[in-house]
Amino acid sequence: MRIPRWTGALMGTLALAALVAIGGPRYGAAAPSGYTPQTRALTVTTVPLMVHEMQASLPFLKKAFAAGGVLGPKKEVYGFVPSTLVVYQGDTVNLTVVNPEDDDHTFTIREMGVNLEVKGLASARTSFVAKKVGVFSYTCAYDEHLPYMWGQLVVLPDSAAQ
Ligand SMILES: [Cu+2]
Repeated sequence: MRIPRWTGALMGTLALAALVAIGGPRYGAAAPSGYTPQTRALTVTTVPLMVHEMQASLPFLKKAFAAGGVLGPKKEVYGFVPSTLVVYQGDTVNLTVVNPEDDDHTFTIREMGVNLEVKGLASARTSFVAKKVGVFSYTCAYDEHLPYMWGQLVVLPDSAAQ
C-alpha cells in the first residue's frame, strides 16, 4: 500500500499537539507542585525551665527572681518542646499540647487565629490549616511567661515538597 507523503507531517503535528495537551512546558504559568496536602498530628509539651519552684534546688534562681534580678519576681521561663514545627502549605495540623505542670498556658499563633487554652495538668487539642507560607511565632499569651515562652511554625511552599 502506498502512503501519501503528507501523512508523516500530519502525524508529527498531531503527536506534538497531544504532547502539549498532556502537559508539555507551560511558559508564563506556575508549574503545578503535585503536592497533596497532608494531615499532620503534632504534639507539643510545655516544659518548665526556670520557674519559682526550682529555687530550692537551684539557689542562683533566688537572685534571678529577686526584685531587680535578671528575671524579676513576676516572670518564669517555660519552653515549648519542640520549639520549631515545620509543615507544607495546605497541610492540616492536628495539634495536641500537653501541660504536665500546674501553671496554665496558651498556644497562640496570632496570624492564624489560633489561641488554644491549656490548663495545668491537662492537654488540649486544636486543628488548623497552614494556608500561608512563612514563619509564624507561637507564644504563650500569659504575661508572666513572656517573652520567654515561644516557638516557630515554619510553613514551606508546597512547591518545595519532594
Ligand atoms: Cu505559659
